[in-house]
Amino acid sequence: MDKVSYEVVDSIGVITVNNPPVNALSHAVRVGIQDAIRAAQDDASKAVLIICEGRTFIAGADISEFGKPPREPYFPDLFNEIEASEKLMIAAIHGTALGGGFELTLACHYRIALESAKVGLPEIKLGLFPGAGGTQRVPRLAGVPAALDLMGSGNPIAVSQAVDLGLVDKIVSEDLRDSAIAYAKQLLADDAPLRRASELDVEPVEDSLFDDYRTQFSKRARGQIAPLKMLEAIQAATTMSFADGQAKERELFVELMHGPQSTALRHVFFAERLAARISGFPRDVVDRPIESVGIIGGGTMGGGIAMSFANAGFQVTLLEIDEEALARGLSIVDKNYAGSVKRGKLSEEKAAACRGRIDGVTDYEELAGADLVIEAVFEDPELKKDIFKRLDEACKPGAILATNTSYQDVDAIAAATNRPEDCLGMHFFSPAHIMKLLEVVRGDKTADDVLSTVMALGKKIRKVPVMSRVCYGFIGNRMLGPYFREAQLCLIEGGIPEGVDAALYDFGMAMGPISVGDLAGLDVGYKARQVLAEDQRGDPRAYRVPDALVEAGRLGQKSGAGFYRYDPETRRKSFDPEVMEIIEREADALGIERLPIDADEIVDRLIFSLVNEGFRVLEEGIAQRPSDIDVVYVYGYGFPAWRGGPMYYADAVGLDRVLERIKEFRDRFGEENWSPAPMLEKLVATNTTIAEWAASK
Ligand code: 3H9
Repeated sequence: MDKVSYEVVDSIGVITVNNPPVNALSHAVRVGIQDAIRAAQDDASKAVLIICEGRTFIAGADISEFGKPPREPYFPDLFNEIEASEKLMIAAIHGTALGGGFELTLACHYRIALESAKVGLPEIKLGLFPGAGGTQRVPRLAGVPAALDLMGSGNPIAVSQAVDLGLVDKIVSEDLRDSAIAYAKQLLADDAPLRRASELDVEPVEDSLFDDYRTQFSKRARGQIAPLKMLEAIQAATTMSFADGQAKERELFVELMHGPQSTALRHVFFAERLAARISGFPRDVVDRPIESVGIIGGGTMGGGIAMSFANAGFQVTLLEIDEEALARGLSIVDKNYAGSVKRGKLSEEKAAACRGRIDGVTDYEELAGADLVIEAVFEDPELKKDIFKRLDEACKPGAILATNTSYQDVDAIAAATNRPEDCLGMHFFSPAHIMKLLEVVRGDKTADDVLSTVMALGKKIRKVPVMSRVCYGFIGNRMLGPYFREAQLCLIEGGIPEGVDAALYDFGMAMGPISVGDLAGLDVGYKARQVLAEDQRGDPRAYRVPDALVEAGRLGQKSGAGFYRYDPETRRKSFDPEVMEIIEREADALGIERLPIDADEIVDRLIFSLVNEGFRVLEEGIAQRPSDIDVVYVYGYGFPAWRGGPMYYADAVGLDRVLERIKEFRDRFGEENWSPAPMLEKLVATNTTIAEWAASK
């Protein structure tokens, strides 16, 4: 079937776009729309409707065409042609009209939408801004502040809000096609004018408004250039003619599209979707139905997991060892919901409905009917095995049993049951009701339908699921080991906490590694090391300082002091000279001569140690593909999305340069921490990028 069809229904020309799955405005669709508009100018139609088949109105330009040579008709020209039509042009919106799709509707003279529809300009999330007239038409229709908000956040809005802003004209509750045809006829009967947004004036604003937004964007989207370019394009709408403003928009848009940040963000967009797929998986797997979920453990993690499921409409049973622990767990859930309401994330009604789906119990028998049970107790492998034994006895046949362990051997935990095929890992990240990443850990014996069910379930609870095989720490935490090691080594060899943190923060990480340690609690690693013999604890230079801090009662944020001191009221951190004394004392004891380390070296040591481990994770088949590692780091560890994730970043730097630096560090710091991963050496020897290697598989 053609991607665009055209017919005249009752004197209304109807252009229908049918380009599944999301009706992206590919070249073929643009050609089809242009042909139809041209045909409509000379036929019996009196007005023209643009509507879409399938689940949504046009969700934007076809992102996979970006970076390739542009092909006519170009977006702005096509949309200007729509606007210039001498016949009324009407867009009929359902699903999500996004990006270029929404811009197309703004070039139409009128817009009608289903009440369930949403509209938005999400380009900023791809390191772009609306490049098809959006930066010029939205300020004219809705004003400059609304344009800056809509394009600056990238979040879609409900059509009711779009009506208030003057971006949509009419809302209907059903039968969009018939309603839109009736609306077109009504407009004709009313002799409605050809409303061309480009002919409107922009309501003037103070220049200081742009300064305020510039400051806001620089903070909120640290390191990103697209918001500032978007602001420049919108500002052009206030000082230039529509045509000149559009030319400015085009120039800035093309610059961004070919730039490294947008290329990286587009990589992340497709990587996220690819991560949900299991390579070589049989197509005929039927997922198990999941309606009710049991959670063992009402701590911060268990409570957050319970909320994730309840928010997505699942019935949740939270189990704790006794009534007291249960009450404590449920009160944390209550507090979190209250927080969501306070921050405007959930309405009071919605929060109450979600909370109403969570029940608390203390008896395993109560989990007999659960379709899925997730164990979320603390990291004690024996306790986890014990819980799995009890679940094996209590749960119905076919129930999926998952462990939320961050490190432990999922196969060993599954072996505690008589049904290892029903077991796997579901590794959530804290706070679990907010963080997007879900590592789905496939055990040796995990059944295909169990894995498939949980990957799909991850999406249902609005997480980004990525599959990992079993190893200590799975993809994310395993790679974090060398990263934290280097952070500690940089510190004891000459750095200060602020310096190490600032280097990584300025690189774009959400938080510096030293602050992350304080947030997680320094006692966690300390306790884990205490049970090991001294020669099993690794390089003392990498743990002596945090151990000394714990021994001095400094456990991190929770005790008001760790590597930093924390204000008890505001939690604001500050430098603490006592920590420098501890660092210097430990360095002396280990015979280290402290010398300054520059930020570039700190970044290279931390990020390349991460990348080097990433190659090993790939070689061992722990991650399916390099882009999965990128998704794990962007969604779970605060790696800047505009750098595309660690493996993408390594390609961007150049693998030969990465290898050269790793070898330099090996020569300076020794083989033990810095032996290059064989896969990295092989790719450099064959002059192959990671992207080429992944594409060849
Ligand atoms: C733009 O418009 C620029 C203009 O201003 C100017 C131009 C000059 N292109 O997310 P899903 C694929 S920039 C190509 O799983 P959902 C996606 O890869 C664009 N492909 O579904 C996936 O493929 P696969 C501005 C696209 O229901 C499949 O569709 N627009 C595009 O969870 C299903 O996707 C955006 O940024 C695309 N534009 O969510 C919107 N969109 O099955 C981006 C999707 O092979 N898209 N695909 O893995 C979205 O936000 C979501 O896809 C949407 C549906 C909400 C629409």
